[in-house]
Amino acid sequence: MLLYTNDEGDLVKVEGDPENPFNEGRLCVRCLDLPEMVNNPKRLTHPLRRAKADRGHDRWERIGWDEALDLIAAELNKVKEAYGPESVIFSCGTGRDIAPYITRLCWSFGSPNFVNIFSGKACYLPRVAGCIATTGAFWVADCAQQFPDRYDNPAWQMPETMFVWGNYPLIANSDGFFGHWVVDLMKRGMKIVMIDPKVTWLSAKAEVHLPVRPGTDAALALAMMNVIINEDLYDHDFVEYWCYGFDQLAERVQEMPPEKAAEICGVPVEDICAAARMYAQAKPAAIQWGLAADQKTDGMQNGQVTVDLMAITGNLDVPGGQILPGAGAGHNESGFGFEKGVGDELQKKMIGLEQYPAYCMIILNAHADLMLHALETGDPYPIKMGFYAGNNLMSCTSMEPQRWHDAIVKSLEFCIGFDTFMNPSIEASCDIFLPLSTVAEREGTVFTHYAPCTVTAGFMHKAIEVGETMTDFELCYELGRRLRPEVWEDFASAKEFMEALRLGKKEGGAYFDKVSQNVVCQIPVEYYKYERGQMRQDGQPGFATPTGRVELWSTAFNQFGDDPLPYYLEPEFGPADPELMKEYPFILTTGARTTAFFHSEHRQIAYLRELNPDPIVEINPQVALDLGIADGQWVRLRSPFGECVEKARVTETVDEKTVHAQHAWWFPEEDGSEPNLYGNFRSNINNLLPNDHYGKLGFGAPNKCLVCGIDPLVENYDTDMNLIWEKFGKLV
Ligand SMILES: Nc1nc2c(c(=O)[nH]1)N[C@H]1C(S)=C(S)[C@@H](COP(=O)(O)OP(=O)(O)OC[C@H]3O[C@@H](n4cnc5c(=O)[nH]c(N)nc54)[C@H](O)[C@@H]3O)O[C@H]1N2
Ligand SMILES: Nc1nc2c(c(=O)[nH]1)N[C@H]1C(S)=C(S)[C@@H](COP(=O)(O)OP(=O)(O)OC[C@H]3O[C@@H](n4cnc5c(=O)[nH]c(N)nc54)[C@H](O)[C@@H]3O)O[C@H]1N2
Ligand SMILES: [Mo]
Repeated sequence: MLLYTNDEGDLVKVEGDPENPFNEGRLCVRCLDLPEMVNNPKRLTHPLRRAKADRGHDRWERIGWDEALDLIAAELNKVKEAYGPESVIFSCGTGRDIAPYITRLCWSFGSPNFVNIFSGKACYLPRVAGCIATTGAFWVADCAQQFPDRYDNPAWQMPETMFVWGNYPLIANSDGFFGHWVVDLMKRGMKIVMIDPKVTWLSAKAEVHLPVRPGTDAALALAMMNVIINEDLYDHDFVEYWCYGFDQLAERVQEMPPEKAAEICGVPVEDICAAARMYAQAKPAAIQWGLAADQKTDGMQNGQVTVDLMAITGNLDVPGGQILPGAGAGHNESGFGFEKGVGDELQKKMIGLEQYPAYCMIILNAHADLMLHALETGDPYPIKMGFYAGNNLMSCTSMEPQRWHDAIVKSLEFCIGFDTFMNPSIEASCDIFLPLSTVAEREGTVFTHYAPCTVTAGFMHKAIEVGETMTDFELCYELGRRLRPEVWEDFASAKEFMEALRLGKKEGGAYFDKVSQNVVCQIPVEYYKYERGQMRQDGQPGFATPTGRVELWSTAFNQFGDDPLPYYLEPEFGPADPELMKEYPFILTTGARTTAFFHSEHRQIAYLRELNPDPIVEINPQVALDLGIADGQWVRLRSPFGECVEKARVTETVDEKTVHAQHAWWFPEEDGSEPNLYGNFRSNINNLLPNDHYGKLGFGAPNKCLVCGIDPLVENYDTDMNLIWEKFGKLV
């Protein structure tokens, strides 16, 4: 991004950087509108504190940074002495820049309880767990993103066919995959198959569109493998030399003939077969997949079955298939972390480690759902203090958010929030607010949270100064040193800490200064690394699994006590329970991304809010007719777990059985005091979603496959929210 300032030093304009090989100057509206966020009157740019009795009320007082950090250090040490470091939880949400630093702060303090407060960690990790167990790695579609000369690089080949699966790349640009690459390749002749319940701009241009019932993707994938294996369309050489357990997989997929999947998924059997053939016969073919894979109880199996599909068709580590860098590529974690700070004894105390060792050890995270129980009951031990950075949990990541709210407010004696704006979670439960620098006010690196997959680092350069804010790495360094200086003595400065963690060097910031002169830094990816011993730490040919092969029969899952072969789990809440469907007749999928917002962010940015002023639920015209709902009318959505109100958008892009609801809504313009809390619990779709419905190894949650009922609220669909509030009272 190119940032422009005026003579007074204010940020006034943002443009895409045409020299960036990733986006070639194309930016989303949220980037372009950055000045409105940076200069927003609601932004908080000084540390604040208030008494515990004032939680839930805007009774904050400005304090200085030193005072704030000393106070936090004193509170942390007090709690540590009385209850042990494990009684303090640190959380962040999605993998923003904060993630590597706050985990180090947590571990260096001695707490094993870094936790993503998100049931079943149903973002990305279920997929990753399925992939790691099978191949020792996570695979992304090859759009030449690793080459500075991109599509012109002679080593690269274009995928003939791409599956776009449970992901909408043009809006989400998720996990370092820039969505417009799909369009770039379509212009060059690539065909796409779209697997998405909704009709979209991309699905309208797809060769095949499979509008599956939400939550049934694993059945579809098994059926496609059934077709590919039974029609002998698989890659015999790759299967013979590099796969383990093919015969067992071939037997397993017989349980899911395409006719059966057609019934489960609600799509024509011919389309399933056509898509399977297109994928297997294309040389090469790629899969660009997303969040819908994770947000179901069998999310991990969904990851496993998808990587199996890539493997048996010979699309792993080939040009135009799926790529990843070699072992040890990407940034270096510098060894500063878990072992040194937490150690063996405290590690055993990680919440959930005993019950879900795979979950806890793969991601070094306490188990979210079990953390809720610990907060509610004090079992296995009391949780006394919290630190949220980059997580608005009560609006966004917690399911049954009122339960989390109550548990946190009751249990935590002291709590800290670190953010750019006030939000409902901080307002409800924190005693200290720390102000965060935006991208315009800081130096730093830009990695996606799984950096090695894209092997690209970008750099931030400070453009402006606003208030007294700190960056993520500065705060974690400053606080970490106050708490346990001996653990931090390896780093002479905050910048060196960032440099060591992100770039794998320690030159007092000099290495960062040097490389950050580049627009981006790319590590070229080679193909066929498994043939040359570049995938395993021991340098042997093969994949980083116990057998050295792609484990279609997973020794890891077997060891952890799950089925070694992929399977489909019918959603617990859905057509399998006809009684339930009488009361909640629609399939609910939530959270499909919007251009205007990043999760719960940006609701206070006027231009962005204007693009999407209200929480929207999309329903089919027939449903609207049957229930007497007009386009733009407020409706009540309900499930067995709770309810909320959203505004109906009547559209043919969704079918008659499925309802698509936006997530992460709160209203910064409303009263922030308890119990209203910026309207946090009124239009919060997570009221309808449960905790504790994850898969056997602890991963996955039914965020995109629940059931709901819909009731029209008021006849006058122009009614404002306050009227509904008055008329219907508090809903939760
Ligand atoms: N603008 C914006 N971008 C974002 C984010 C944001 O909040 N705003 N969030 C970021 C984060 S953390 C993430 S994880 C990614 C997620 O980004 P994506 O992976 O794209 O996930 P979603 O947008 O939730 O859903 C993608 C598509 O899945 C479809 N879908 C819903 N249910 C199902 C199902 O059961 N099966 C299938 N096959 N499809 C289904 C939806 O209709 C939607 O079109 O986006 C990232 N990018
Ligand atoms: N129903 C439903 N719920 C969902 C989803 C869904 O699809 N459906 N998606 C889920 C997914 S995939 C995810 S990843 C989670 C995301 O959940 P979160 O990551 O919690 O998302 P936000 O609420 O946008 O962000 C939290 C806060 O981080 C602050 N922030 C932004 N950048 C930074 C930074 O660099 N440093 C720090 N310290 N703070 C920052 C923002 O101002 C914001 O207040 O939501 C989940 N919730
Ligand atoms: Mo996410």
